[in-house]
Amino acid sequence: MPNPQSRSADPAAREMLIRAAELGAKTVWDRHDDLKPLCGFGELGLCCDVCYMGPCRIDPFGERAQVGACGADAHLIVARNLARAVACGAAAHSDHGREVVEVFRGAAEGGSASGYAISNPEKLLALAAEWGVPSANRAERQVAADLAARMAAQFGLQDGPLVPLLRAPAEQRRRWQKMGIAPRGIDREIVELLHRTHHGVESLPVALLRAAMRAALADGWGGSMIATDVQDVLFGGPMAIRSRANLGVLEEKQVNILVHGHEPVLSEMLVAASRESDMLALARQAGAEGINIAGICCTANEILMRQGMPIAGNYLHQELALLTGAVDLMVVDVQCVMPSLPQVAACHHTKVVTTSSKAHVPGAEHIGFEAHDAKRTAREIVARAVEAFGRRDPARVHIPRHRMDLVAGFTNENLPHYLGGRFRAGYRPLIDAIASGRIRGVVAVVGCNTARICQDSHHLALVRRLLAQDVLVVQTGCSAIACAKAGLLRPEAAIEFAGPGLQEVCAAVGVPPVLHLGSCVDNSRILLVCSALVAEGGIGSDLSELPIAAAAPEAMSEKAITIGLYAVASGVFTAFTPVPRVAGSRVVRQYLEHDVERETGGRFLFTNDIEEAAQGILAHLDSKRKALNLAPMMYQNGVRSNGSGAFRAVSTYVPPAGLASLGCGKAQERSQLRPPEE
Ligand code: NFS
Repeated sequence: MPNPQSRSADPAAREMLIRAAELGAKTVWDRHDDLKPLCGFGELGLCCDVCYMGPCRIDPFGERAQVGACGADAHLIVARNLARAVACGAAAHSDHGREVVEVFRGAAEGGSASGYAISNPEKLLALAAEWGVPSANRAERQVAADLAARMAAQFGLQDGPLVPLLRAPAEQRRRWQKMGIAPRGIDREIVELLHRTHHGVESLPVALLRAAMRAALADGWGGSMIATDVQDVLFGGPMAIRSRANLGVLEEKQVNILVHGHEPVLSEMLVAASRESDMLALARQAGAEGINIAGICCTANEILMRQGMPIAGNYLHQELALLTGAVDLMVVDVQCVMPSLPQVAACHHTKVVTTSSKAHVPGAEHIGFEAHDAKRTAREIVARAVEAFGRRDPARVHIPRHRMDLVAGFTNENLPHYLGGRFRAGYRPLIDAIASGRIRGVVAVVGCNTARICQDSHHLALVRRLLAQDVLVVQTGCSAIACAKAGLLRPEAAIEFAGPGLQEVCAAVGVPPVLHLGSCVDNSRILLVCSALVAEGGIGSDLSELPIAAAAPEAMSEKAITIGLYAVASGVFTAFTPVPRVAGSRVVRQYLEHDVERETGGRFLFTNDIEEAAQGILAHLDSKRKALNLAPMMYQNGVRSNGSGAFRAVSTYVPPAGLASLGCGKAQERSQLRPPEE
């Protein structure tokens, strides 16, 4: 069998890959190997299939066809393919946003009959004020209904401005206006982008890339941001919370339900149903000690952030989890769900259930999940899982022992409290730490796993490298899960991995050096943290002036390129690995990796080499620090740069205030950690 070490950096995954071979099960890695060599034209972005004269393939060596049948050259074909991916990524995130807005509207209009309630009235009122919805002397439900209607209207808006866009720094918005890429409406930008990629419409590659940025912005500052806000209103604003990650969170003696996908509308309701006494009694009758819900992918991040539910794994763990034989039921909604799951599940008794009217999988049972009937459906799914538990064969169960403690649940709203305490809440302590040279900068490391790269290896290599250079890392998505599994989301990781300056800051305020900010739609929270840094003042007047950067070290999904593009459009230097399908066009690369910087302030670094990505990011942070005339870094290679002696690791380091005793708690102990009092 292929060497598991080359497939994953995660010991649990390696163990399960051996188990997969024993079971004779094919996984994503095997199927990926079966496809090799991958199509070189496709990899370069040089295959065009937008009309039925083709597919046309441009010869990268210049010996054969240099244009498609219609006359489109390599640059147009590459740009068009990229633009289509961006449209799809923006559509996925934004449709998620629309879905939760509809549930929000149902909760407002139908009250508890909808099965959902407003659990965060403070955020509801804050949003109402921002969106111009009157709230004085009005019932909460009326306010919520008006707000939901205004949010829903953003999708079909024709002439903008998108309300959340106004949260961006003024200078950034000025750049977008000047470039003509301020989104006019969420759906409009996605539809227009698709229109322009139709055969014989937009033939200027750079114009297409700008249109793609416009759609991407409509995602980041529109659909995704609305999704995050509404989820916070419906399910509660996250607080720092402890939990555990990796396949070892599966419980041998409990009914194990895995939730996989993206929209917390489903997963939150399942968590609630699994805690009901009659459901627990049902599980006990079946011989189980309880019901254990764990997550895969972004829905895992959602229920982790708000409920402390454990994470079973990231994207490449979805099949491996099923191979344990300990999962009784996996329930999925939308996005990043492999169609192979029912075949893999067939190795054991495991049931796969689809729930979204938009996403059916052959071989899975479909139990339609309607918001107005959510509780009943969630209970039905839990009951099916209990039933399946009765068919589990304990002799075939193989749960890797690996699981890791973590702290998650940071947001743009609660970070000021963790950083500055109740009486000094704000971003000033972080800005001071950056300005004084304790922290080099802030880098968002986000995105997926891909079978092209040894699972988690790039995430871990990059994050560890950045931490050692005193970079504060913020994370979302499968990247956050990769780091969680490796222990980087524990406060103690500051001692183990952070440079001395960052370690001092983490010790002072008691946060891990890697902050988990949620799912991929929650990248919007990262945009808002950056905007808040600008608003606080002192380190730049728009995002492009800040010592910040982003990276997607193991990008797989179209959503990832959309996120990368809205980061670049928002002024952020973004390292993207592996190189997306742009290598076939020098014009596209030149624009996205260089020229765009003059327009938005941000740019891409496309590379397959994670060390090159790390060096590019560090050089970028240093150039921004220099431009802002910030103090030199306080420590160089562990030595205080003023010559006052070598830094000694604080071995007695005790994370203060609430984050202090983040040892491995019992699964039931999901106490939320409050921000420090002072
Ligand atoms: Ni993001 Fe989440 Fe993971 Fe990639 Fe898929 S789960 S929305 S796309 S694979 S990070």
